[in-house]
Amino acid sequence: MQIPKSHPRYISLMLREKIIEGWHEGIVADAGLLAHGRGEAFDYLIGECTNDFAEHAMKHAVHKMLHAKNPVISVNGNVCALCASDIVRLAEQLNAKIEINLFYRTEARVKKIARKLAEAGAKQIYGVEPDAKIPGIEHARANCSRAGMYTADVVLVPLEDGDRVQALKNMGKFVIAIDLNPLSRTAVFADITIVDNIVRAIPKMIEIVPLIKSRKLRAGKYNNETTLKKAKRRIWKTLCTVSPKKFHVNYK
Ligand code: PTJ
Repeated sequence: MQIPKSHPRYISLMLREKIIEGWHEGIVADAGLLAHGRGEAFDYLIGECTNDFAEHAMKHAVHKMLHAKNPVISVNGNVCALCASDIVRLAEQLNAKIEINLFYRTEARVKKIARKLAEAGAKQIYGVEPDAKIPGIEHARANCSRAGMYTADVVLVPLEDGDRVQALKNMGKFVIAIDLNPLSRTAVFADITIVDNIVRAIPKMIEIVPLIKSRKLRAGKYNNETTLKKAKRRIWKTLCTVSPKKFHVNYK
């Protein structure tokens, strides 16, 4: 569908189109459409912008990944549909591996996601033919690559659905989540939670990498409980804002 740029919710509607397109291509799971809707609702509540607490978390996440021995970025259907190229760029800059890990795993979806990532420039993609299992998970997300997620020390898990974060933590890994919902189990159990939309978070992290590398930016101290408190306060502020004019800060 043609959406005019002048539409007040152009960016949000274009993201929906990307997800729908990804669904038609067989990249996004049926439930991925619903997951996107939940994300949209929380994005609305955090002001549809990158807040200070998210940027602070991103600096720490980038710092941690740059100093990791075997950092891995986990990719599911929604992540691939929304930002395949940016994921590939970030992985290159961080020297991180890209691994496909799906909740609604089918071989057909894995192939389509791998093709899209390869078209976006990914040279090596892990998780296509899993050779290990994450202990403690009874569904398809347990399938992983020994050289990738299984032996990773730091794992970035965007748009996660909960229990894998706990399982990865039980394996002794440092887990970084990108999740618009600060109340989710993922957000609570991760070591660092970036409460932001992935379409803003990944490009911002790409910008941060050279600043951390050149030490123009230092990471300092980090407390994830504080990040989540600030995100919840931001949501509260939105709910208490009376004037609708103040609401859509990003949409002119
Ligand atoms: O591709 P698959 O088979 O691995 O399935 C992926 C989905 C996303 C369907 C699966 O992991 C799932 O059901 O996830 P949940 O439980 O709906 O959790 C997704 C989380 O991501 C929710 O907390 C959403 O608020 C959040 N979310 C949705 N869209 C975005 C987001 N967070 C950041 N950026 C988004 N664009």
